[in-house]
Amino acid sequence: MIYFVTSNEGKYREVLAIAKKYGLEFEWMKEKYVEIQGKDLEEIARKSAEILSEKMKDKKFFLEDSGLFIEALNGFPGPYSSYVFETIGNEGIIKLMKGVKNRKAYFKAVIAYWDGKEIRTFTGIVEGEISDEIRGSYGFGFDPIFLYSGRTFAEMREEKNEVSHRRRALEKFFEWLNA
Ligand code: ITT
Repeated sequence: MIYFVTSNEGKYREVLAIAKKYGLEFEWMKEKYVEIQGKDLEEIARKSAEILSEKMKDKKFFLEDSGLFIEALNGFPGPYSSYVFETIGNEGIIKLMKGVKNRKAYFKAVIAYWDGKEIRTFTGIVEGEISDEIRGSYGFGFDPIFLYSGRTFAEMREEKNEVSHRRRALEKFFEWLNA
């Protein structure tokens, strides 16, 4: 039994759908774990898993730290994505990006897995652009403003799971687990 620890239901749904394709199942542990401050998602994910492992002991689990990095804003909101989404949200990002020509952005996901003894991390990235308006209502978080090949993740619905940062990080993790 491996636990997936997240307070974000959108993340959990996606992990469940992707895991199914690999014939894997995980137990959802809906919890907001202690997250350290930092500039680097790998470091945040690893340190958070380290802290949580003290409580989990020999129980296996993974968590995932993700973020949206906008090139024209020097990588903002990056590690602060959760806070920025809760405060200014998608409308706020669209406002910040008004009139900005360079729309390039990427999503990054870092999975940290505790096997009862040590922590391993797996990373996935997907490149895209920030749309100039909200498009679609499927998914969660920044999905309605993240353009991938002309459609937002929210418009792509389940197809997002074929190409997302989460899919790419999970792919590495599941291949390693199944090896
Ligand atoms: P947990 O830490 O409990 O897992 P969280 O929502 O706080 O949940 P993060 O700290 O990793 O998760 O913050 C990531 C933020 O980035 C989150 O608020 C989302 O809004 C956004 N995000 C991450 N992945 C996303 C995706 O696939 N689509 C849209 N937004 C995403």
